[in-house]
Amino acid sequence: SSRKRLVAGNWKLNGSLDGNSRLLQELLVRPEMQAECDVLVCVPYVYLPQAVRILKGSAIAVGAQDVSVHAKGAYTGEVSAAMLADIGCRWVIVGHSERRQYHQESSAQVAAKVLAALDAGVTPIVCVGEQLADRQAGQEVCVVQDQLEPIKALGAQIVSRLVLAYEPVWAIGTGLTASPQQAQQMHQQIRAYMESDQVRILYGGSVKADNAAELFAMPDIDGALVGGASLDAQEFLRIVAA
Ligand code: G2H
Repeated sequence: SSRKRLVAGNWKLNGSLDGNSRLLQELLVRPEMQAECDVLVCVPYVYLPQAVRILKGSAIAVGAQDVSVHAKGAYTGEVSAAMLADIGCRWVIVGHSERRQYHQESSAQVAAKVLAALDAGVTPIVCVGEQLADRQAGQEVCVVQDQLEPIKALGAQIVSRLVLAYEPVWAIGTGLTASPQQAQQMHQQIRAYMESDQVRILYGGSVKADNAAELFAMPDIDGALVGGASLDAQEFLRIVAA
């Protein structure tokens, strides 16, 4: 397809100045980073300036893990999309299942964050995915479509500017991965529902160097959102190479 591949690391709540510096330097020395693939690392807010500085001029971009729906004002603890853009951060994960689960983020809020990000020139990576019980009940497609509905309602023009990530909650950090066939099936459903050939759909959930290639071989899987395995430079590089 004409869709450019994308591999995004999601460091979650991990890192330190020293550790980040070592990890990022290790990523920088590898030639596969020049590949025909977007590569980015999504780091905790406080380390964004560090990552931007170290990765400046490289093929690796920097993303945040969340963003406020608000542009400015009395919202203690929030960070706006304009602030992200201001420091050179052009990507942001929104609606990760951990935000939905531990911070009660609704799909309507996620859609508002998508707009806030795009308004500021920051590309959102919108996460969706069902829980194990949903899949056991055969409800996984409905659940994912419900999560996507407010995003789709933003219109085709908006949809063409964002990235989606399918992350089955039962596969996150558990070592269980959706089979390439299970993931492909859902990606195909998502693409059909969103009515977009262009939108990139990443797979996330225990992606590792050992399972990346078979996932990336699927026609509707355009890359990966990588959690745990992105904390190890060599492992992350092997996923990018795949
Ligand atoms: C899913 C994924 C990255 P992991 O949360 O967003 O994490 O690869 O550790 O399952």
